[in-house]
Amino acid sequence: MSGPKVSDYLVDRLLEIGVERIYAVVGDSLNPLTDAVRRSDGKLGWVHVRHEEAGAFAAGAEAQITGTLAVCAGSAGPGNLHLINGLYDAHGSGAPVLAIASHVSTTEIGTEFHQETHPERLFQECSHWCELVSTADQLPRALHIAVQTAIARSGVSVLVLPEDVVAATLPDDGWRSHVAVARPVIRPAAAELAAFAHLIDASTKPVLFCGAGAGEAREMVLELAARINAPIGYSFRGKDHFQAGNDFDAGMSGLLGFGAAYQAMHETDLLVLLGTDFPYRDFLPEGVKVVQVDTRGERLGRRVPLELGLIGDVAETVRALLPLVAAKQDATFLERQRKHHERQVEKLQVYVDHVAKQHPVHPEYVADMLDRLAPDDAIFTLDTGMTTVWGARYLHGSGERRILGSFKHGSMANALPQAIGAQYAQPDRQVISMSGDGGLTMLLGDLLTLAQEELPVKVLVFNNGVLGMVRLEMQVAGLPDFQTELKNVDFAALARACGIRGIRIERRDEVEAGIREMLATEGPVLCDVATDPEALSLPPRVKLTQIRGFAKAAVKKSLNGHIDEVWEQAKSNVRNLPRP
Ligand SMILES: Cc1ncc(C[n+]2csc(CCOP(=O)(O)OP(=O)(O)O)c2C)c(N)n1
Repeated sequence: MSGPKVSDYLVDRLLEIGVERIYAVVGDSLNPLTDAVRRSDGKLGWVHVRHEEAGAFAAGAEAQITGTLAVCAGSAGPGNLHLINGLYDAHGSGAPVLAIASHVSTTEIGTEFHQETHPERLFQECSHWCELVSTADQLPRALHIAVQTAIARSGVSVLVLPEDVVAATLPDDGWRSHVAVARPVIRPAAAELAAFAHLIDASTKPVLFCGAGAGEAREMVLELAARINAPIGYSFRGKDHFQAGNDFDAGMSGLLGFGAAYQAMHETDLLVLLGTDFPYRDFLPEGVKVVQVDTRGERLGRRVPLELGLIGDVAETVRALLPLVAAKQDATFLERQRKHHERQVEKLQVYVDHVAKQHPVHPEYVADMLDRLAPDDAIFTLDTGMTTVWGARYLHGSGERRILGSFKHGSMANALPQAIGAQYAQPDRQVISMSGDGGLTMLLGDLLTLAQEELPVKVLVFNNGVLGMVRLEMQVAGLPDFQTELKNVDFAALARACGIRGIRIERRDEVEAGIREMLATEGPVLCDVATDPEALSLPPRVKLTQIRGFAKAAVKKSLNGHIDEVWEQAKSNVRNLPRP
């Protein structure tokens, strides 16, 4: 008895598991799989991207939005090699992604054959599981393990499929195991919870700092903050969950941070890290007691020495902790941080109101306008570069909004392809790619994907004509600016040539109408805004400091320099700047 073709089995199993599409570029060894997808009569989709890296970014974004497995694929050699940067990003973001890497036939492996690489070696570092499937009857279990590992460990699995294997037939119907997707409930032991409660009870000014891993625990965390009068700071990936409707909001920490988070974390006597692997040690305090809670034990204590580390879900841990901690009466510390936070946020707004009147158009003004006009359930994708700064500071979480970026891997060109994946995941929500001009042009081909796949993504390009973030780094390090200029085209005209609506904004009085038009456009649209390359440039003097990571600290200072200046000039006559 013989079973189905490997390619048909693959399609069938992916559908059973709930996969809806594969992001890929067709080609040679991948063709049997592509044909099986074609024969599925639209049940399994094939998203024809222009660059496999875009496919991997898109799959990573889809997985981050849905929380379930997404799939990308690349043909032998260069085809799957192109996936690598997007896979690093997905893996770093904890996105469950299966990458199917086609390979030369088993008979040719090791002969330096045309297009031969060794994907099972190449993708080791950006995956939890990465194996070569050498025979057809190995495939069913290998696929199961790949999928189960990607889901269970929240990251990438790579299935390396030689051309002859994918074209072969299975000896029988194949392995069909249930794939477990449910999240286990992990709660620390009673003694650890008691120790945690004891530390909180002994603290007079505790601070909670939350990452994406605390998102689902939001209500529990707010309850804890209320019980112990603790300000809540967050990482960029925690902002989505903790900025809106949070009376304990202390803002975001890190290079791009704002508000009181940094100050609160440095004035506290007990820092509680919840579901965050925040890596920037320059922004973490020294000599303070720290407790960390994470489901992944390997993360505990690797950034800052811990008084106590607990392996557990944030929600379950906090739920079990709450009855053990005494309510705090004194809210002096919380109130001080709240006031500081309010003033810092007001400063950002004063700054925007100041630059809104200036020419060339300031990117902060554009980001602020987008924040005001975009829907409450919008999904934003932010390119690595200054765009991340504008997004961090001027986009507001609403509870429903999502902000994706390449926050861990830090790759350029992520925003457009992530928007593609996010739009597939959520066809009815508005997906807005905030693209740098360097970022957009790095994977420019996939602008055509919006037209070809009829995806209503809104692309807002911050066209400052430079690789702005790097130019800032050079300035801060005292290096002459070199090779950061971009000789750009009119991206709106380029979009129109691609069959996409193009809007061009050159003056500040065009910003609101242009963004409104972009958001009201039904199909794909690109809005090209000529922005000031000098935005938030260096303050007059950057003082040398002795602190660790001088360049980073100086970049942060430069990001804030003009804001502080404007605030000093304006604070006497600005108060009460209500948000619409
Ligand atoms: C793939 C990749 N290449 C290079 C870098 C280094 N890098 C970080 S930000 C940046 C400049 C981004 O420029 P642009 O997209 O124009 O945005 P801007 O900072 O001007 O807003 C560069 C080159 C990177 N992070 N990723």
